[in-house]
Amino acid sequence: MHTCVKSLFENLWQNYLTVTPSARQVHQLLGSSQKDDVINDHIALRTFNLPKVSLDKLAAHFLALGYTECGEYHFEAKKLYAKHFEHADTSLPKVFISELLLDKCSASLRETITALVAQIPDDAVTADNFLYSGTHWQIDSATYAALLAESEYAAWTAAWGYRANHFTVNVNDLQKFTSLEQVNEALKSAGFLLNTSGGEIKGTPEVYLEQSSTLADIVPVQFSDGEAQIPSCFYEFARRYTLPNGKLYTGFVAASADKIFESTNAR
Ligand code: OOG
Ligand code: NI
Repeated sequence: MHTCVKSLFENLWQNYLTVTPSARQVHQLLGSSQKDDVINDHIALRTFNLPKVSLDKLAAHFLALGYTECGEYHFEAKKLYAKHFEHADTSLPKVFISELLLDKCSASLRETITALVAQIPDDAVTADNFLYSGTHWQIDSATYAALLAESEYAAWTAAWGYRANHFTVNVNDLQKFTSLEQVNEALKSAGFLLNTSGGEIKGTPEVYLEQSSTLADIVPVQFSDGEAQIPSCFYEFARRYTLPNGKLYTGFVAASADKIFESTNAR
């Protein structure tokens, strides 16, 4: 387990950059507009509900660093379950972890994923670097295609393994931008493609959270039968609103999250 939360996020960030070349440009575009660095609202991780690598196994890394469980979310159609975690030090990013419910998937998908996860050494899951360790297996392009036909989430997680699938700019703390619309316009002017599923902006002030995201970069991945170009990771932008009790809303919105997942869809 990590002893230092800052080094965990730094390692997650460096690992994310290796497969998300646009992230550095996004950071420059928005980070250069404020006095300090970009502040991240949250990161997200994906996994499967097999005992070895379940949501709770990933969450243990954050609980050990002082995070607590704060909310749960169901995604019926995508066959996903998720929880989010917060730290008492609110300057630290929130963490959103989801898992694919394999018992709701086809037998062939379940068998494929079970065979991949079986290749992870038990002690790798509790090791410091697990959350940015990528894949512990090899897949071929036909396996990727078969997974993709049933579950984009399964295909993505089989191709990229354990890593942050996005970081999220905290728009409230940007100095030069006040609205998410302004951020989106700046991104589009700079040539970034946005996820338009459910509209460019998911959520409203009425649900206390507005979100938008880029489409995942298309980068080379090494399959066992050669290199392919597939979606990797993306960047998200979140603007939070104040609750009637005067506190900023810190949760997620399932209907919006459902669309954010689609940021890793093929273009
Ligand atoms: C997580 C999607 C949900 C949010 O902020 O609502 C999410 C994922 O793509 O793994 O990040
Ligand atoms: Ni997110």
